[in-house]
Amino acid sequence: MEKNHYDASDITILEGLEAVRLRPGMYIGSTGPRGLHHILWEIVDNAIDEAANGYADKIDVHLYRDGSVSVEDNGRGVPTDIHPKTKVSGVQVVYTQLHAGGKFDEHNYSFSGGLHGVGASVTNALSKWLKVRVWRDGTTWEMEFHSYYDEKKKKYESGVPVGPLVNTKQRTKRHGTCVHFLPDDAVFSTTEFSLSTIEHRLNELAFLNRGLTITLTDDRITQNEYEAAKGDADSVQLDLMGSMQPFSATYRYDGGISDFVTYLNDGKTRLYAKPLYYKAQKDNIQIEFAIQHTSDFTESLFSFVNNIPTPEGGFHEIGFRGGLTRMLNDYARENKFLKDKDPNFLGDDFREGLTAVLSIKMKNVQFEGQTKTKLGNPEAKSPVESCVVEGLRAIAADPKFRRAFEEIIKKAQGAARVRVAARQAKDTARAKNSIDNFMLIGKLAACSSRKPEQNELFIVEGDSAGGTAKQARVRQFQSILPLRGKPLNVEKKRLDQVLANEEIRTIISALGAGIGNDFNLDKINYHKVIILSDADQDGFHIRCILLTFFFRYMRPLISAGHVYIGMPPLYKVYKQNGSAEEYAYDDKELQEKIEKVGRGYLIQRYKGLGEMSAEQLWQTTLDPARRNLTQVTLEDAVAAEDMISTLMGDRVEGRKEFLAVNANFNKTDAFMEKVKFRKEGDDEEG
Ligand code: 1YM
Repeated sequence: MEKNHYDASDITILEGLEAVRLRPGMYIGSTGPRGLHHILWEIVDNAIDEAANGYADKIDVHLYRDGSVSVEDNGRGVPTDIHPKTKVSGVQVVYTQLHAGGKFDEHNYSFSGGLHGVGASVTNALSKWLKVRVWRDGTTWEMEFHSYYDEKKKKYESGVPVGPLVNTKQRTKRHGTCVHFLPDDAVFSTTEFSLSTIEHRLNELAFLNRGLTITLTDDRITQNEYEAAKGDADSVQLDLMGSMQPFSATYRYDGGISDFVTYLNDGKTRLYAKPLYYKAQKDNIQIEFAIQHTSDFTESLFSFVNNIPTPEGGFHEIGFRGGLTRMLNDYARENKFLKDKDPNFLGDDFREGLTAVLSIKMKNVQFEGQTKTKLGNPEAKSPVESCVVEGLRAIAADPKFRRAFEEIIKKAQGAARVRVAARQAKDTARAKNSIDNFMLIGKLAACSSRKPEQNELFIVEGDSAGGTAKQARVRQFQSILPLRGKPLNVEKKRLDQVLANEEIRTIISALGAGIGNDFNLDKINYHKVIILSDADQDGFHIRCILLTFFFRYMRPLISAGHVYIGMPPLYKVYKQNGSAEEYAYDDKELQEKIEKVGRGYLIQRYKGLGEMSAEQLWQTTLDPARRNLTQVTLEDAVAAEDMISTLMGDRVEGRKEFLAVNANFNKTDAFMEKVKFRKEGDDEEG
C-alpha cells in the first residue's frame, strides 16, 4: 500500500480531498445513511447528465456483496485526454478535484449541481477504493484510486491514484463509463446501501428522464427473497430461478412524467383518461408538467428542480399554481361556466383531487427551507406560470380534451360549493371551540408549563390507559389526551365532515394551531405529539388514522418532525421473587431479555396499554430517559401517499392484506418502511 502519488501535480489536488475527509458533513451533509447514499447519487448524477445531454440512454446500477456499488452508462466516456491546466487526465481531474473545474464544466454541466453536485471527487475521497473504466475512442481505459492510513505521516491519505490512467489497448466498439467504489467504513456510520431507497430514487429518475433505461441489480438478495419481503409469498415456492438469481429491476418510462402521474393515480378514480402534458423552454428554464384530476379531495403536487425533489415547494410551485388558477378561471368564463356576476374560483377549487408532477431545469439554483428542498429563485415563478397558461390553452384548444376541461370545471364547482359549506361549519366549530375547551378540562390532562418546545402531548388509545397515563406522567411538561373510540377515518372525508368529528376537534383544539390551509406551525402548543396505541390491529389502525389525519391536514407538523410513535413494550421478563425485571419491545429483544434474566424467568405479554400499572407505563413508555420513541418524517411523500391510500382508500383488499401481514406491528411494519421513522435523538433519518 506504499505506492503513493506518482505525479507532483497531485499534491494540491489531494489537499482538496483531504478537506473532504476532515469534514465530510460539509460536503455530503452527514456521515449517516443519507451521506452514504449521497456519494452514490454523485456518480449517478454524472451518468444522468450524460443521458440528459443526449449521449447515453442506459444506466446500470449494481450492488455487490462486499458492500461496493458500480454505476455504468453508455455515454461518451469521461474525457481521457490530458487536461491543459493540471497536466493530468480528464479522468483524474474528475475524481480528484473538487467541483471538477476548468474547461470541462462550461456547457453541458449547466444543469447539475443542486443538492448533489459537489462532484464525483467527493465520492472518491470517502471511498476505500474507486475504479473507473472508460470505453472511448475504440479502446478501454482504466484508473484506480484508494484511501489508506499512512503510517509515516500518521494520517489518512484519500482518493490517491494507485497509478496513472492506463490505456489497456483492449479494442472495443463500446463507449461509456463505469465507476465502481467501496464506501469507506472509517467514514460512514453505516456502509449498507438501502435497496428500497435506491429503487425508489432510480424509479423516480426514470420517470423524470423519459426513455432512459435504468437497471438495478442487488447481489445481496435473491429475487425470491425480495418478493417474500414484499409479501408476495405465494409466488415464491414456484419460482426456482428466482431462488438463485440476484434481485434485478428495470425502470423505463416512454411517457416520462405523464407516466409518473398515471402511476401516482393508480387505484384512484380518474376524471379523464390521460394526464395533460406540456413542455416548453422559457427564459433559459426548461419546464414540463403533467396533471390529472381524480375523485379524491386532496392535492398532490410533486415538483422537481434539476431532477431533485422539492417537497417544500418554492417559486416554481407558486408559478405553477398561479398559472393553473388563471388559465382555468379564464376558460370557465370564456365557456360560460362562470356568469358575469359570479366570482372567480379559488386556486384550491381547481386543485381538489389534482395529481401533478412539475419538473424544471435551470441554472444557479438556490435551495432554501428547513431541509434545503425549497426553490428560492424568484425568477422561476413567471416563466413557469406563463408556461402553464400557454400549455393548458394549447391543450384546451384540442377538441380531444374538451371533456377533460369540463370535468375539471365541474370538480371545481363542487369544491366551491363545499368550500362555502365548510366555511360555515368551521365558524360553527370555532364558536363551539369555547365549549370544547370546557370539555377538554375533563378530557385533556394539560401540563403546567407554557413552553411548547418542552411540552409533550400523548394521544392515548382508550380511557383506561389514558387514566393510567395521567397518573404516570410528569405534570409539568406532559399532557395526556385519551381517545375514546376509534377516531374518524379522514381519508375520504371532506374538511367539513372531518371537523364535525369530536375526537378530531379535540386534537385540533389541544394543538391550538388550526387546520388545513389555516394551520400555523408557529402556534403549536406541543413540539412532541406522541401517538400511544396498543400493539394490536386496532391500535395499529388508530395510529394509521391519526397519521393520515396529520398528513392531510397538518402536514407541516410531520415535516417539522413533531409527530412521534410511542412504543410500549410487548413483554415483561421477570423473576417471581422480584430480583429481576426487564422489558422487551419485540420478539428478538425478548430472547435477549430471557437470557439476561436467566433460569426461572417468567414472561408477561402485554395485550394493551391498559394492563400496565402507572409505574410500569412511566418506566417503559413515558420517561424520556428510557422510553422508545420513533419520530415520524415524510421522507417520501410519494410513498406515504401510496401507503395511505392502500390502507385507507379505495383499495380495501390491499388494506386487509396489509393489516393481516402487519398484525405484529412492532416487528415488521411496512408502514414504517414507507413513511420513514427515526429514533428520538438520531442525527438523521435513514
Ligand atoms: C458512471 C458515471 O460519469 N459519465 C460521464 C461523465 C462525463 C462525461 C460523460 C463527459 C462530459 C463531457 C464531455 C462534458 C463527465 N465529464 C466530466 C468532465 N458516469 C459518468 N460521461 N465528455 C464526457 O461535460 O463536456 C465530468 S463528468 F468534467 F471531465 F468533462
